[in-house]
Amino acid sequence: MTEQATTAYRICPFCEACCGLEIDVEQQRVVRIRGDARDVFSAGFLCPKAIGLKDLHDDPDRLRTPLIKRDGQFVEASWDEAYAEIARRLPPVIAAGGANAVATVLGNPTSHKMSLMLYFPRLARALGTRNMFSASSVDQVPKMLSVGLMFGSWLSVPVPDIERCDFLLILGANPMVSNGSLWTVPDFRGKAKALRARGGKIVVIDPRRTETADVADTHHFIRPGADVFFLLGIAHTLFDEQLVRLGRLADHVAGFDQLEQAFAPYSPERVAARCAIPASVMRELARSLAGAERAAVYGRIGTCTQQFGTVTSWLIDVLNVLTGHLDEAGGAMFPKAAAFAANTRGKPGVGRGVVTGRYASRVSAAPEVGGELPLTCLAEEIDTPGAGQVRALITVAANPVLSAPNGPRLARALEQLDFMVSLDIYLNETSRHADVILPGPSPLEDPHYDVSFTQFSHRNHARYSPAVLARADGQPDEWQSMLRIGAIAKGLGAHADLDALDDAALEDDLKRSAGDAAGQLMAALAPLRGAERMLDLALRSGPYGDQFGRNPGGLTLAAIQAAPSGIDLGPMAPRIPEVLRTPSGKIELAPPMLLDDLARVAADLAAPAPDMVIIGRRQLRSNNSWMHNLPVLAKGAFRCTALVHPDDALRLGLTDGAMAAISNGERRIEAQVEVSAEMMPGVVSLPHGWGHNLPGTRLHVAAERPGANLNALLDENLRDPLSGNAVLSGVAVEMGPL
Ligand SMILES: Nc1nc2c(c(=O)[nH]1)N[C@H]1C(S)=C(S)[C@@H](COP(=O)(O)OP(=O)(O)OC[C@H]3O[C@@H](n4cnc5c(=O)[nH]c(N)nc54)[C@H](O)[C@@H]3O)O[C@H]1N2
Ligand SMILES: Nc1nc2c(c(=O)[nH]1)N[C@H]1C(S)=C(S)[C@@H](COP(=O)(O)OP(=O)(O)OC[C@H]3O[C@@H](n4cnc5c(=O)[nH]c(N)nc54)[C@H](O)[C@@H]3O)O[C@H]1N2
Ligand code: SF4
Ligand SMILES: [Mo]
Repeated sequence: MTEQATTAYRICPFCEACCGLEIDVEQQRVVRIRGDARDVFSAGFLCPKAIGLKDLHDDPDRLRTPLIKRDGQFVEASWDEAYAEIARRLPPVIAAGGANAVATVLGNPTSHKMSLMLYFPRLARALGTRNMFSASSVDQVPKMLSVGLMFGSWLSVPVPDIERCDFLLILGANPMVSNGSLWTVPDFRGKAKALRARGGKIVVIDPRRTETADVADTHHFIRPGADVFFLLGIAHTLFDEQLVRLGRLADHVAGFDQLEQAFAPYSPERVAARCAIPASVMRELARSLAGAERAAVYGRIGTCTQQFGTVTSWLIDVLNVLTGHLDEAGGAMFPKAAAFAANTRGKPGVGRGVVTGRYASRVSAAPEVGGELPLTCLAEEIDTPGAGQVRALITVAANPVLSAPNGPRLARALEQLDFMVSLDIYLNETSRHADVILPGPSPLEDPHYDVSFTQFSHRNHARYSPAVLARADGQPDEWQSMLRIGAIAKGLGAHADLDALDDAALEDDLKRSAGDAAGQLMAALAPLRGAERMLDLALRSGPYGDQFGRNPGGLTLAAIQAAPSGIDLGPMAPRIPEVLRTPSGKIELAPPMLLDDLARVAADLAAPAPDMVIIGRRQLRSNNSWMHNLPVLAKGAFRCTALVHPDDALRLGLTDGAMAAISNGERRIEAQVEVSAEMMPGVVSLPHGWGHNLPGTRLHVAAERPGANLNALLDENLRDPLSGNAVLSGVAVEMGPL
């Protein structure tokens, strides 16, 4: 290192593991990235993606100034010109069609940007539209709904206490590659190894023998979409063999009496054929779960993106409760985040719970869930004429043309809009349809705190990252852009005083939560502004906070700023009943909406297995649709391959390395075949987020090896009716050589 070199600390924004990185900087250039060995949470772990932070920052394709489309061509514009264009074109759409004429799509990287997370709600309130869509409905809404119904808030997801667990049952998740999801757990490999070294066991249920299965004790193939039957088989066994033990939770559950009868029809012997797992395995797993001192069941995206996603998500936590492992050390526990968690606010132990269906989408009448409509309904809301039609769209860090089922229909629909704005850092498959693109700062230019992922962390902690590099002149914060668009939507024009708006919005919030103390709190938070002021407020009023002086030594923004490698807040501790926010103050074991859905499950018990079904997968050197342009991650073997079992390859005439056609009715894609015994026969696995061969994008590296778009094949009309989540897994396809 030369004399000018400095070391900065930054939470990696590339996946939910949120590893702490140590970054050496020389003259405003990153010269080295490694794991921060002193980080209280990730202890030096990092994966190959972290190095991509430098490539992202330096990527010549990454947008640094706004773009405006003029006569079909994007031209660079100043921020003033870009906002002026929005002020010219957005208000007329609202004037003509009302608030619902504007739709929003919130994408995955939002959750890794404090600024976007904290200010999107401000933009949403200013717009007042019901047409709010996000990546959540192609991802985790089923889990949000099941835990909302059971525990009373949308994000009260129990996570395995892996460092003290002895038996871990994993379904539909591949944390060795994804590094965990709705479970922030850096270095899953190391923790899994330690679990087994102390005599514990890991069992993986997946239609593919995954990288996670490779580090587990046992793996079982499951027919895609059939997890509900497998879990019912285990739940049935717990009653049948008198293995149920509620322990301490017995005083805190409602609906228990309804379960035995509800599960009665699903003996392992009866569901075995449907899920393709032997009855003896289900019975043995029930005994192991019940018998283990400390155990947890964990399921992730494979269990959500299926037609019974909500019921499946519910059954996972029902098993945790029935075996006495919920809220116990070494079981599935509730994190207690230092800031922003709904389950730490308000009166402990009771709340309003969650409701769905307060309104419905216009075309398909899909119910609202958590204030959002299914992303799979967006295209029809744009391309179906009539009162209430969507005429303008604002995307925030989202690429639904690649990430949502039937992207080609969505792309055509986007062309019919009167106006579209993308807050995005690339000109890509979605933002190419925009009239104005507003690029946020690179993560290295942005301060950060994990608003969401601290709520799913296997150990409680608080960490803050200041900006590592200086910004270009005039580059606004993304929270400022969102406030600006909100002001324009409210008719305040392109030059509203953002500081005044920010003050007024916060003071409004404070009056509602703290009444007369609002003025004093505003004074205590000055001179902070924007996202950092909201963070200071949340930390100070949070469960470990200084309570504005009432708890001296408690957390503040300044306190976490003074600890570059973070502050450890200890392992998860039991939180029932305090964590609950249900109206009954109990864990609702049998929400009527879920029990009723078992009728749909029963009707599906005899569904025959299609000849071939498709599922997705994730890859270590990639993240959804947008990291294929980073040279350090894009190099190496081509990864967008269709994995098939050797028997299927033989039967269908497919050759390793050759191209295959995969079709679903009229829809058809071409993908490179990879023959692999890790696949379950009858199942093909293709990653999503590829298909970078569309015209009008600026992704030079990604375009060299575009890959096939799985979502061009999938049906936008297949949803879990309770949550509205897309069915992405287990869809029947035909496959043959090209
Ligand atoms: N078939 C199938 N489809 C899937 C899935 C699947 O398993 N199978 N998985 C689904 C899941 S879980 C998810 S989360 C979604 C993800 O889908 P999306 O939410 O669409 O997320 P990405 O594909 O990651 O695209 C992110 C966009 O954000 C932009 N971006 C990146 N960083 C920033 C930033 O700092 N600021 C701004 N303003 N923009 C930024 C990128 O350029 C890109 O346009 O895909 C879903 N789609
Ligand atoms: N490297 C990398 N990390 C990522 C991402 C990425 O793209 N790349 N994406 C991030 C995002 S947005 C998310 S949401 C998380 C997701 O995190 P995970 O849920 O761990 O995601 P996957 O690796 O896709 O694992 C899903 C598994 O479900 C299996 N599966 C498919 N269908 C079924 C089924 O019907 N039943 C069962 N039991 N299994 C099934 C698949 O074979 C796959 O192994 O990962 C995050 N982390
Ligand atoms: S595991 Fe995730 S958070 Fe950790 S370094 Fe890799 S991409 Fe970043
Ligand atoms: Mo996701």
